[in-house]
Amino acid sequence: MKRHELVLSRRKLLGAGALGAGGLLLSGCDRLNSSPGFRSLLSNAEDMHMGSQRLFNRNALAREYTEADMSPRFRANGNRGVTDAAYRQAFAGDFADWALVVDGAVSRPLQLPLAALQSMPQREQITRHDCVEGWSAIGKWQGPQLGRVLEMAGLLPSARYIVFHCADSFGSTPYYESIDLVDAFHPQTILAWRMNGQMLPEEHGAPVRARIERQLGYKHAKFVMRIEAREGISGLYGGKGGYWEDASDYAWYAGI
Ligand SMILES: Nc1nc2c(c(=O)[nH]1)N[C@H]1C(S)=C(S)[C@@H](COP(=O)(O)O)O[C@H]1N2
Ligand SMILES: [Mo]
Repeated sequence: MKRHELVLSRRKLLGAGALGAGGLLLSGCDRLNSSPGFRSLLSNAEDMHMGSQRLFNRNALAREYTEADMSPRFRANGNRGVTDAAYRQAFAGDFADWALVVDGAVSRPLQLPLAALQSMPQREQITRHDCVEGWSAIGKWQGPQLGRVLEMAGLLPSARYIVFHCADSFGSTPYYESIDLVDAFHPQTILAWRMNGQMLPEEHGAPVRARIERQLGYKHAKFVMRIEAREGISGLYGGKGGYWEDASDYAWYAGI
């Protein structure tokens, strides 16, 4: 069993008899199979949605577009800039002395300068960004795959979530987001430092922002300063795995 499947299989453990119409039975999970009499039932809408995407579309790619499809204007949303002093100093120096921290449940914590991210194998993709507020835009993104960065850091077996810690905040509450390892190692999940053929502008998350192409806009953390591998997200900030998840009723799994 791949370790990220544990996240799913532990969510709901109910007797098999409780499986109703539309109930989704997880199979092929060693941990689950070794718990006789139990089956994992994904009962609420978010779990159902995530469960079906995980079971049937695990590696499905988000649609990619052509240059002709690119939006003439790509709206910037949420925080369009950062006031934090350390960020402003790094920004003033074109992020030459800045480094992305990769730590937590890893065997080799990293500090990756922007140049290191730029010299890794790159992925470029033209995708549609869907904001929960009801707008979409098609843009071109480039950067290394998050999976390659995590391989360099060496995830420990306990790691199940990847958290993006951002430089901006709403009031005194920092923006952050988290994803599971399926999305972290998805080929289209990249740390974008380039947008529409130019250096990522501040309003879109300079120096680097996450692209999580199969999920809604609020998952795509901008101004990423630190990537932390964690066993759980319940002990972090409000416990729901992201700024909007904590502050509002936004779902942690925001699959499109
Ligand atoms: N750090 C940070 N990341 C963020 C936000 C934010 O306010 N701060 N807003 C989110 C939301 S709701 C959306 S729709 C997108 C907007 O990305 P854009 O500004 O590039 O359009 O960023 C997401 N990531
Ligand atoms: Mo959004």
